[in-house]
Amino acid sequence: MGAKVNKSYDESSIQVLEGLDAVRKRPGMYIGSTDSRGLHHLIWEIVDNAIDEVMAGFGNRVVVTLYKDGSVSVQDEGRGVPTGKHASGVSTLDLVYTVLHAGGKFSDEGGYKTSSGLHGVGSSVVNALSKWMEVTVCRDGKMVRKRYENGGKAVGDMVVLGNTHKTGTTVHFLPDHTIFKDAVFSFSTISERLQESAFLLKGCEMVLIDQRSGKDVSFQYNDGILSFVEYMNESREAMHKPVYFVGDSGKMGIEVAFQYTDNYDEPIVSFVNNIRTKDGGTHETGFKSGFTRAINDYARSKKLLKDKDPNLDGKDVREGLTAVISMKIPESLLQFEGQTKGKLGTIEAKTAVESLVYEKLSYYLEENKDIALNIVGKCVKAFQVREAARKVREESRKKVGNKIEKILSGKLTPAQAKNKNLNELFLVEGDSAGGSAKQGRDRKFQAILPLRGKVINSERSRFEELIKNEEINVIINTVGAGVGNDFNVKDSNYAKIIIMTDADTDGSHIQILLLTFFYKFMRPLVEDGRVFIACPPLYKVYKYTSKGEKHVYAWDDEDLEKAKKEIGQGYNIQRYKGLGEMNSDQLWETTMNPETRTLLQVKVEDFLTTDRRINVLMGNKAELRREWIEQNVNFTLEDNFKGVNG
Ligand code: 2B7
Repeated sequence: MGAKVNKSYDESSIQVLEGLDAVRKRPGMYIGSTDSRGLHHLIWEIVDNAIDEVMAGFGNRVVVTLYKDGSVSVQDEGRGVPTGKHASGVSTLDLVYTVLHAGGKFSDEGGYKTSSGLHGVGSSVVNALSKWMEVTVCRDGKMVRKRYENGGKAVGDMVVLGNTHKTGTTVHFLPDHTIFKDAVFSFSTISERLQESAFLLKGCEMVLIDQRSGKDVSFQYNDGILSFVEYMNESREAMHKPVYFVGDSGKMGIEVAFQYTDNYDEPIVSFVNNIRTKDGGTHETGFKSGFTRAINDYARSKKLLKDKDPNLDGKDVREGLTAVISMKIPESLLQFEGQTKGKLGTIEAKTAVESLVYEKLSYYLEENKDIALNIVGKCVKAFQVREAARKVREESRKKVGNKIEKILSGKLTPAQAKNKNLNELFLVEGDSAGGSAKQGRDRKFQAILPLRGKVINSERSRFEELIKNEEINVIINTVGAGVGNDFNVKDSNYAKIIIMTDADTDGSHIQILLLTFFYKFMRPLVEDGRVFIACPPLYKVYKYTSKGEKHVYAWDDEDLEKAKKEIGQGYNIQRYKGLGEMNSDQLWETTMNPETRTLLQVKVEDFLTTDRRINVLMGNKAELRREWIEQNVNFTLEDNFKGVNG
């Protein structure tokens, strides 16, 4: 099939090669980057095609397999990519896998196009960035295969492998490691993403098989986003069974699930056509206003709010509310906003979600009196606490201001220059290390804030209690950019905030407490990449010679072996148990000097994963925490954190 070469085929195939070459020249333009994130992007592109097929109603299972040679395959049980010739004379397979942006031409009218991924590119981009790719299609009783090599060049013709009664597509490819360097597929990253898709595609089975390690997982949720909410709340204490509403308005499909817990946060996640809208948008706004209105109307009708009371604020209503919103919106109505297109702009979505939520929630509250009273009671309490806190704050603003200034002047050693774009703030565990840091620093741009007591756990405290805590208060005032909803990263007095603790369990604990605080109440600081963890060395290997002391530092056991060789016969090893054992010169040289230090930049790869990790670690369910720590021993340096110099 397709062996006959005519002029137009020839021409288009030349064009094809030029097209894919552009991808190889500038991979970043198509997949964002060529690091681990970019590598995973290849899988998302292919998986999204499989998901489209499931959403179109064909097949109910997607299997991702990771092979020992670094290749990956994705298999669906849909209709199979058409294998005949396209109107243009080129085979459809070649069009899908070797022509840039061919995707759009094939998407069925009427369906929900998932403009997936960072840049919405397709299978051909993956092919362009692969050493080889094999597409196997089962369709019309036949199993056929076509192979491409070296960035999407067809190797021979499509081959018929045999007869089959099955249907579906399998795409197997090896990412080109001259492009992706040493990046490797991460089981947890892929597994988390597949799990999320499984929640959204009610009933669809998502399987991940890792032949490198022998691990495999399978996700299937017949209750869809209801199970999603349950999963998000696994480490929280729920107040009632999760609630699920479904409905549609004209062309749009709406699903909502929620559950109140005894927490004080409000994790709300939303999706449109199974793509996360990480910056929310009109559907979230509609959800919030419908929810607030229903609760207020109920509270008034049951006299839980008196006539003279003002309405409950949305903030009070959502304290402790976990929710998932999933919408299906046809392409013709889709509008995204914001720099990363993570915000839904479709106006109709707001009214649609708002009226669905208002109607169904009002009904639910009437039908479930006990739960309704509990929920409204919680909202009223949140309102009262907030009001009380506001009054206290207002009355004592001046007093507190003075007090903080006093505390600050006693604790913070400021930098001499006032350069917000350069200055660094070191949060240092303990007074003695704080002393060494103060002496060792570059006083022009480095400020030192020693932390004395235990830092309060932000996950288990109400915001109002948290900001009364002295350590937290001093941090908020030192950073000088506000806190919570009032936080503005542009006002930050520091370009880098560096957590410097001992490399032991207590140190890790302080790191986590501080990171939890930054993540929950100064998130833009983290998202902006301004939060770091200092890495003090674990050993010093040294020897005295006629020229004085010769020494090398080591950060792990591998370093240690190298250091021993470098110092040679007669070496001594000092093992540092804490920062306090280093003098100020050593601390500067190893941990604070931008020329020589290593910092871990704290990154939030994914809100949901991080939220879950924090909840499991910091919440009040001890078994979950133990289980998790057992599985992830090195928890301070999880996938979320990456090493950088600078
Ligand atoms: C826009 C392009 C990529 N395509 C089809 C049909 C089914 C189909 C695909 C696919 C990933 C890994 C296994 C449509 C759509 C091309 O046109 S792609 N299934 N699965 C997939 O890529 N999985 C299709 C209409 C009628 N028959 C088949």
